[in-house]
Amino acid sequence: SQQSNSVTLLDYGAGNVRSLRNAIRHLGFHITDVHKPEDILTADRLVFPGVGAFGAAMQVLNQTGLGEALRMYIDKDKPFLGICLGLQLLFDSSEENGPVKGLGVIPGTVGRFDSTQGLIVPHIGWNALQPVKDSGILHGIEGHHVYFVHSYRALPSEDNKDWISSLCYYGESFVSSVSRGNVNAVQFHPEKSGAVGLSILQNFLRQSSSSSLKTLVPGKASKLAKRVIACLDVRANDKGDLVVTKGDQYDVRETTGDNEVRNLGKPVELAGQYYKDGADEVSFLNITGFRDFPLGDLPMLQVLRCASENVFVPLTVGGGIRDFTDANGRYYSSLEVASEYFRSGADKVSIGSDAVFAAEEYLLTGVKSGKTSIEQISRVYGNQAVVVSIDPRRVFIKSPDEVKFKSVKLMKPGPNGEEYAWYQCTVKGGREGRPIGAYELAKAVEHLGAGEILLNCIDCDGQGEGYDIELIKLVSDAVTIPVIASSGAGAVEHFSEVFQQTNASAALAAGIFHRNEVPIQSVKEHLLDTGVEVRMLPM
Ligand code: 1PR
Repeated sequence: SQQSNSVTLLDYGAGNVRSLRNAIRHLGFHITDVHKPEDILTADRLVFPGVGAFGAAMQVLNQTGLGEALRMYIDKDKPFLGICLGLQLLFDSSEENGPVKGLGVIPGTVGRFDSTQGLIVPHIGWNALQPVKDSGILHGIEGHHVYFVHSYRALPSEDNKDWISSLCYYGESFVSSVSRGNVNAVQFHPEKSGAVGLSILQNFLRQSSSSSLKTLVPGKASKLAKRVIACLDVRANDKGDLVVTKGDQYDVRETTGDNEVRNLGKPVELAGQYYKDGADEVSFLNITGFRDFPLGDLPMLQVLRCASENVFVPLTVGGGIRDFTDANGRYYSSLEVASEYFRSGADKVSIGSDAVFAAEEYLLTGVKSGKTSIEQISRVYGNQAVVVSIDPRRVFIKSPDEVKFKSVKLMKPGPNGEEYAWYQCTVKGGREGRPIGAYELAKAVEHLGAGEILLNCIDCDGQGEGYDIELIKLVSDAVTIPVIASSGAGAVEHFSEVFQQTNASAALAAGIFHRNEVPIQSVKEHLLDTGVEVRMLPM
């Protein structure tokens, strides 16, 4: 019946819930939105995806009466699923910009992961659950990875142990899910956890009959996995069609014929394919975003909307995120640009050129202006939603004193016997070098509020000769946010090398996947064989 296929969604408009909507629809359910407290009280099933900061969310819930309605709904033990912040808000309070009082359903305080001992925060990626009681919706989840992205967590205690249905280990054991009666909440994102996540959502939606619970073949997941990311560089070709392209040291034009833009396929189709093949994340980089205003670039937003209908792992989009005044004199803040990307289905945005200018200014003045794109976007959407993409080029030097930037001693000397190199940041897709190194940039953007670094290397891009280990080591040892290694993957061994020799949390590749040289699955199998934990597709 209509009734049994309907689910009520409490979306207070602070972030990307498009993917959750897509996942629910994909499972054959239809969504009714909450507009007023009564809509909660009359719901048969309620999903509450918390997004944004704890304090801001509580403010909305308190002011609108939705918070009180939520408490009553939960008291009546009606079917409820909280996701991410939707779990945290159930607790007494949170230390996030606080203390801030929560809904007070579950005893305990939500605190930040401790990064002082080198733990990488935010906790981003696919981690394993340890079920502590049989909770309907997590049926058969043991040994599978699910996707987390958060900096705050609730801890288990004597007072809340009745609630806890699973724990997860990240530097310490934290609460990854709670369940009591019909009330459930999860810290991870089922809508971003591939087939495993969809089966959890399906279990919740079909909960009324336990016979319909999905059972997965047990997996071997034990801890946070290293991620393998497929990257799609996207731009309009000379005919005006949006295509996936791929450069050779950032040059995307063919060297023969009319020098047209290399065309490797359609963005939405390829993203869907990589999702099926087991990519842990898909990134879209709008590589000419620096010159074209992205909100004028509706096709890219359309790509994102379509891709998010079928891709249930995180999507990142980059290109052109900065403050902008259009031809009619209308001013758009980088936050507005990013918001449009989030509304269209992005989970994270990636900032390139604008981050370089922001970091230069920050290093010059030592002051956080609060106005940079990194600060504006992370304040509203959280650090975990802001990736900084670095496009450095190697500069060989004879001695470290030649430059004021951090350099590395090379394993293999440069063309003129130089023993050192520094990594110069560039803007506008590598077209312009700037007076700042990758090391300095990474540290500065971490202070400004970036949650992750996508570390490219122009020299290695498209060469298939392996990642620049020295660069990746330099940067991943310098920051406590996750670093995604990028540029140069040409064989499965390059992935194990980068994970064994550096602190990278993820490895991204483009050409090797586009040219069908090596399937994602082979990369994962090789990593498993060499002792690197990765997420495998459920059987
Ligand atoms: O400066 O904020 O507008 O962002 C522009 C974004 O577009 C940046 O993230 C920048 O890295 C990217 N970009 C700009 N020009 C190019 C180009 O190729 N001409 N692509 C470009 C960067 C680099 C990687 C690539 C890896 C892996 N692409 O994402 O996918 O190097 O490639 P490989 O595995 O084939 O070696 P803004």
